[in-house]
Amino acid sequence: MCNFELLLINEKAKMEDLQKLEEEFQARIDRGEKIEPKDWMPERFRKQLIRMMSQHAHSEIVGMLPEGNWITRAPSLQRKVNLLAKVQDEAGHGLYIYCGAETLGISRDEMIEQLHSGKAKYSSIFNYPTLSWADMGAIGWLVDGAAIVNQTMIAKCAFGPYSRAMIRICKEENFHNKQGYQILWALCKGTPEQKEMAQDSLDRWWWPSIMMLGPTDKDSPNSKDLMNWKIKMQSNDTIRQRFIDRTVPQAEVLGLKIPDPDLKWNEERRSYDFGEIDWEEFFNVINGKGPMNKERLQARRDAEKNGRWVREAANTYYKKRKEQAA
Ligand code: BYC
Repeated sequence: MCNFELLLINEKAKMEDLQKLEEEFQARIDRGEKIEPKDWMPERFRKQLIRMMSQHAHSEIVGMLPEGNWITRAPSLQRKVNLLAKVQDEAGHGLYIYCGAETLGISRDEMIEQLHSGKAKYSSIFNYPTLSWADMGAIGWLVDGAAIVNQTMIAKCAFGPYSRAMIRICKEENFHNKQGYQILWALCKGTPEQKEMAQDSLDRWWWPSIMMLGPTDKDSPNSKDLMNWKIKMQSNDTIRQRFIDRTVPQAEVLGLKIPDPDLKWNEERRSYDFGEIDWEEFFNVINGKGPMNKERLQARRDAEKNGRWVREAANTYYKKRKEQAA
């Protein structure tokens, strides 16, 4: 037998092994087992998870910026403390998810570099400006509200570290959601100007919030694999519909009007019909052309540069302590 034939036989055996491993892997997922970092996994599974988890972690960290903008301007000490705690929670969420992603063989530095170079995305929603105090309410109510509907699904996903991080994060997001709703509640029960501020905020955040749940299913290239592997448990459109159905009655309680003339209860589907989403706006925002994309990325790059001396000092201190202990 010549070398070439031997090579072919080896390659074929490798392919068969790989196919068998993939079948066993899929069977584990279909049985509802969790995949842990040291388990065998297809390369595409690892890559998709790194993409999604790093984007999610970046969203938490970039998501601190629009709210951080209002900490010094919160209308009372209590509101300031609450907002500060929420923003700190988001940093914690970013850290859990970065740690979870690191178990897949990528370092935090690489992920941060991908964010800063524009290679990795972060949630479209954080490319909109926060213009009034009511926006702190709208972010908690709508943005955290949309995130919860999505993330309670991810808490059941097939990758152990992501699923466990989500269980904890969802508890905190629920709290943020109520905090946001309470801010708007206070404004809606206040003066006509305050209620107007709340309505203006809903007008600006409604559409971006329903867009943040991703493109429609037919334009979602990653959904098929992700759903097959039970990383995503529901499609973008299903989650969007659930978010709308649970949020519209909450707006009615506040006495606010959702800025969608086509929004209507559909008795047959027992769900709300809603108007056309401006997908051109969405794709512009995720491709770097949203109202705040440049500012958000610049703020992250500046934080990296300005915080370098702190990281270096902390590392030097850690090394010294280690040497002393030795
Ligand atoms: N923004 O195939 P698709 C929070 C991209 S933070 C930007 O459907 P997939 C909070 C997508 O990446 C919550 N890009 O993608 C924090 C893909 O492009 P690439 C953040 C988006 O992954 C602070 C392309 O469009 N939550 O709660 O199947 C304060 C095609 O999309 C977006 C998460 O990250 C978007 N909105 O589904 C307050 C949850 N949507 O990568 C609150 C985890 C889509 O192929 N992530 N794209 O170049 C997910 O559940 C999914 O990744 C998505 C998208 C539903 C977002």
